[in-house]
Order: sequence, then structure tokens, then C-alpha cells
Amino acid sequence: MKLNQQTIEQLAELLENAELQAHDVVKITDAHPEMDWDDAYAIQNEILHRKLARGHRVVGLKCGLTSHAKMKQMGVDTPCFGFLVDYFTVADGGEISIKELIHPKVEPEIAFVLKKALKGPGCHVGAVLAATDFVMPGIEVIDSRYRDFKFDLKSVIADNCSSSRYVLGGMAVPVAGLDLRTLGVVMEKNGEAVAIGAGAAVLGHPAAAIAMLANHLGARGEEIPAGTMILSGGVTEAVAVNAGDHVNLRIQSLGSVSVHFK
Ligand code: OOG
Ligand code: MG
Repeated sequence: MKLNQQTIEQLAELLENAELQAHDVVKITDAHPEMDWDDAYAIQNEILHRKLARGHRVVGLKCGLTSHAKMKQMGVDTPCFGFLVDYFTVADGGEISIKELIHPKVEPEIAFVLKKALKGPGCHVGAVLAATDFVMPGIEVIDSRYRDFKFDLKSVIADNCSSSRYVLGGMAVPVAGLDLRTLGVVMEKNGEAVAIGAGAAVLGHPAAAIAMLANHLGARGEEIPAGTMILSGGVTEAVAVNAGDHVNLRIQSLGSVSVHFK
């Protein structure tokens, strides 16, 4: 750790206020180039504590920057992990007010729900599939708090990996008999296909993203509890949305999920 506790708390407050007040800030590594990975996750954790102290609940976890399309789009080369809390949840077919957000983008994801806990190190795709209750289609709405959506990996980790809203829908399908690598993914904006891909775009197999999260937490002595919902990361580039846009995601064998922006 390179930052002291007071600086970590100040940066968490800055980033969380930017989220809650829907305004952008310059990336925090500009003023704190010395910050390290532990500092970045400590700031994210401090943001979580601020939310828990106000009575919010964790409803899931997320993996981000797990596909080459996303890493290339954002100019980084390593995945990141974040948390999802209750008020991020939007019902299938629901509405999101653009005014509450800064410059939102949507991305198609495969969501996992676990029936058994997962603990690294040594977690792998097979262990994840054995521990998975079912998978579902999910639209993640990301909204970096950084100006023009430009950041480096430490800054985006501190900013809870741009987490903002998410929508789950379609069918809850057990993974036995599904090949998650070849599942076709089509995301439409206002009826037009704007992102097309397949599950393998996420680290060769979306379960590999969940294994990576288990190993990341394992290194900190933590596990992913049974029952946890986890977004495995955008399959394609994220797509910007504006008021009036309707987004629909269809994943082969899993059905579809949609959301409207007003
Ligand atoms: C970081 C969050 C990335 C994903 O699925 O790749 C993410 C960002 O691109 O702003 O959620
Ligand atoms: Mg995502």
C-alpha cells in the first residue's frame, strides 16, 4: 500500500459522490501516480463500506475487462473485479433514467448463480461449472466516473469497475449440456444489432472469469459464497446509450432481456 487511510477514504468519497451526483472526475492516478493495486481495491472496498453503512446490501459480484474486445476498447490488459448492490438492480423490461447517470454504456453478459461456494487458489473452469446452479442473460450498464470514460486499470478498479446498473432476464438454465463457449450473443439497440459475439470471447470460456475471481478473492483469504450472482464480463465492446433507447439482449438457449432508457 502506498496511500494512507485518510487518502483512501477521501478518494472513495470523491468517486462515490461522482456516482451519486452523476458528474465526472479526472482519473485519480493523475494526482496519485504512486498508488498500487492494493490501494485501488482498498478504495473500492471503502466505497462498498460507505454504501453498507447507509443500509445497502451486496446482491452480486462482477468481472470486468474479461474479453479482448473490452480490453482493447478501454486500453487495458488485465481483468478487474467489483461488487453490485441492491439499487443497481433493474427489472427485466424496466426503465433507467439517463439523468441519474453520467455517460452510460451497455454490454452483453452471461450471469452465473452459484449453488456452492468457490474458493481459490486453484479454482478452474470445471470447478466453476460444478458449483454453478444456472446461467442467465444479463445487460450490464457501466458508467465510468472518469471524464470521457478514459482511465487506467488502477483508477477503474478504485471506481468499482464502472459498475452502475444491471438487468437480468431470460431463462435460468443449468450449465450441464450447454457449451458456454459457442452460445451466440446478439445485443440490439432500437431493433438494430449493435453487438454480436459468442461466449468464448470471455477468456476462452466465461466460467474462466468466475474462476479468476475465485482465485483473486482466495489470495485475500476470501471466497465466493453459495448463492452469489456474478456477471462474467462484457462479451463485446460496450455501446453508448441515450434517452429513448431500447436495448434487447438475446443469448442462444438462454432467452432475452431488455431495458429502456428515458
Ligand atoms: C470497466 C468495466 C468493464 C466489463 O464487463 O468488461 C466491465 C469499463 O469498461 O468501464 O464491466
Ligand atoms: Mg461488465
